[in-house]
Amino acid sequence: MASKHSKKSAPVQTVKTVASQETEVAKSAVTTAVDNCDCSNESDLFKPTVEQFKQSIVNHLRRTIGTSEKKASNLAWWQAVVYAVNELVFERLTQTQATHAGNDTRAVNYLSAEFLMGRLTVNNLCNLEVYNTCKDALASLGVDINAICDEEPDMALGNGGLGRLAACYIDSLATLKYPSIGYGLHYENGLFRQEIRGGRQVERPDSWREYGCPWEVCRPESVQEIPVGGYVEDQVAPDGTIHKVWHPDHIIKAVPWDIPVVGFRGSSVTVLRLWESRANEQFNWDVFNAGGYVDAQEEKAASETISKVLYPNDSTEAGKMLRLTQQYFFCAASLRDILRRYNRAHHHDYSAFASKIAIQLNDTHPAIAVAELMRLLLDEEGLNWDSAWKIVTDVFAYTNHTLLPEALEKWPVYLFERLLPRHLEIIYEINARFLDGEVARKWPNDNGMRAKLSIIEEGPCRMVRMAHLSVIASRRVNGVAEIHSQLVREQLFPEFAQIWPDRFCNVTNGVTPRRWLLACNPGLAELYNEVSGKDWPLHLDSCAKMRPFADKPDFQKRFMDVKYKNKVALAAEIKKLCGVEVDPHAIFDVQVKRLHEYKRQHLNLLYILHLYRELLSDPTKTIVPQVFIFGAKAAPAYTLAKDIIYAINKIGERINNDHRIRNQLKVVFIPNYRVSLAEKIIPAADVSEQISTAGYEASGTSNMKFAMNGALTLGTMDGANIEIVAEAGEENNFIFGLSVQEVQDLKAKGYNPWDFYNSDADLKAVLDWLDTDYFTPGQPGALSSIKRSLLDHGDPFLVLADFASYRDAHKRVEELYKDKERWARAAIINSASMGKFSSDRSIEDYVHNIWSLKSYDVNNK
Ligand code: 26V
Repeated sequence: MASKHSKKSAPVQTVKTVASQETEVAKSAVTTAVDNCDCSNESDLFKPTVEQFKQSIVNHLRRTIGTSEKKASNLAWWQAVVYAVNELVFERLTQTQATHAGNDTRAVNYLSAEFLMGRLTVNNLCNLEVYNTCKDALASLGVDINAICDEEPDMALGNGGLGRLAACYIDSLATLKYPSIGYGLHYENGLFRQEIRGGRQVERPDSWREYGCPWEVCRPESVQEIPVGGYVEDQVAPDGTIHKVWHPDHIIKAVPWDIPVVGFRGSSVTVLRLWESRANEQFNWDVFNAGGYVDAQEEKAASETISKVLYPNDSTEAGKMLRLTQQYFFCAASLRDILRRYNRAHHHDYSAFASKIAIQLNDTHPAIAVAELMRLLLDEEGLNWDSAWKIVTDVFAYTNHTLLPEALEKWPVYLFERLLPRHLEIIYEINARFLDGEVARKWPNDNGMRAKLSIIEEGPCRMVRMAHLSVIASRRVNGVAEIHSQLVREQLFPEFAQIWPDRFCNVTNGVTPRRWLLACNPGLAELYNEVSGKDWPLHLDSCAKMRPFADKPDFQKRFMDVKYKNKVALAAEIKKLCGVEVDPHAIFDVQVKRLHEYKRQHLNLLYILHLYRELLSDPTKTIVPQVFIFGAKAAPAYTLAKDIIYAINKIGERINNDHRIRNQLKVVFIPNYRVSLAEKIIPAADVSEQISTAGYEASGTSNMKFAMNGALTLGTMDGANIEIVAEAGEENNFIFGLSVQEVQDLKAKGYNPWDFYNSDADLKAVLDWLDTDYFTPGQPGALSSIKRSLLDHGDPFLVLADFASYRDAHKRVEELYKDKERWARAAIINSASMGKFSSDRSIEDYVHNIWSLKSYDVNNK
């Protein structure tokens, strides 16, 4: 748990007024950001002087990259900086690994199909406390650090919340010095790059390492060979026992790429190991020699396809085989790597395995690791079933990240038969023992219960339920916020929770304050340095020391000046990216997240239409100016989600160019939302839209980032919103809408969206507007699909039921914003109350309730 914050408040040394010099804004906002993290003397890490760092950069520019100061492009400068930083990181990495090996430490292996790392340069400079040094070194060479850091492509190796959470957790594991490693896939293409053409989303490939990624290191000495396909032979030994021998028909090479992740103040370095698939030339040599040159080339292409692309969250069936192969591929490679390291110290004595190894399954994507570890222990290491199963169930734990039925993974049995025949046998055996054991004991002769709990779903196409496999094999199953964990226990897996009540627990998500406050919001970081001392990035609870200042007018002014500067910087970015002029004095109301009906971007849009209608109906009407800012990628096959993006853009176009409303309302859709954009958007937000239908957003994590940066939440009682307002006070936020219970009751009673349409004239008018060509001249009906989904298709996420309450909440936002002092007070309290949502607290929860790790000071000798 988060440690309790001190009641004593630290004096604010100087309360100076920040001049609102708009021209200075963008520059100072970025540069002071991390200047403040160079000041500590606590780290025993070697820190270069400006001159030494400059020499290192120049050396790399000349000798590693082969160019000169005169000729170097920004990209070359960036690469040289990364190589200079790596000199510091690698030293620390070696020390970290030596410390862990020397102590034969227990470690967590975090298996995740996604790691949404974003950019690493500023973060690493900041964590090593050499940002200033680097900035000055570059300045002395006539180079602007911001310009070169902007060269770095985002590592977009994730879809959204789940992948970014994994990245925050790696940062915290390194910072808290826990022995750990992240395992994932080295996708050649990350999540698609989004372009907007004619208002519509177009997907383009994201080749993040087209020109190489200087952070990553290939480790050929740790290459693994991964078998796939083929058949299983039963061999009868002389003593009558049956041995299973798998004859795969392919071997794929797994090549590891390591990305070192350095903890705050260089505390320790955790490695993110990402596996790339390559053809196994050796294995294919026979085909080659037999004259099958073309066949060999085809096989090579197929093998290398495996790590080519990250799958978007999508509802289509396409690509199922490849996706299962991806999952198996990275799990099999990771497990071999884990076993190889374990055996270096333990020489195939597995009695200590479970005391040295914890494996966390980040959702069910790596669940096949359960069957693969069983296979390795049974078939390759010669353990018996009971010993192997004991190890497996001691080692694995599983985090559930969603209750959405369509997102719970199931794979057709026939795919397993083709790709992983031996694993399917093992899954059948796990299932039989479970059904005849735990299930039969609790519900004797109950075939209904057997069918319900079985790993295999019967039907015309038999399916393997990966969530059931994960629950059965894991010592802990956790949800990601209190309400979500309760629903996991009571509604998703109630029978499993009856069998194993102690298995189910909660770990509320968190985000790293290093990236999401220190590095992205320098102005606010500086205020925290003054009020809470310089250790707040390690002890976010200490930010509560800012609370007593929430009532002080001069402090309120400083806090809101920081916000204003961030808004000026974002306004410039919006002008650049969208061509739209926005006023930084307006309310910046932001909804940035993946596009999904349950997240209800269309509820937001209906309110915007309501506001626009109000303004048009009374041309003299004056409101608080508001800018509605969206950022969202839709899964490529999710038609309605793409229609909503189109609607936001078309409605925005019309509103932004309507002079009658005198710039009081603006709507912008920022294309290609990603981590590096989030870092610019979140510090500039006044209002954080967290408006999912209660019960559907497992946690949310941007809600935490926004509140940390002083935005007020306009949200439902869903996911972590509930815990956020418990910390920051409902009176400092805008809560609206049905509760989880009310949503369920309404659905049980029979929800009819037409009732709301017919009884609310305003809502009716707004919905009917979508059928006209007002926003799409000459094309009536171009936005009708949204209305149809809400009326003809039953409004599955209760948009209409929550509309009136949402509208009222917005009116409260406007009222409060008029009162500058009260708004500032609420913003400060929100920011100062987010101690609980540091990913350090989440990691400590995992450590104490699930992983049982010890942290190790890294010996720097
Ligand atoms: C997957 C799919 C696949 C099929 C189509 C619909 C759909 C919708 C969502 C998903 C994502 C499921 C996993 C996920 O990303 N969950 C998110 O995890 C975050 C970290 O725990 C959490 O904050 C978000 O609330 C949760 O949605």
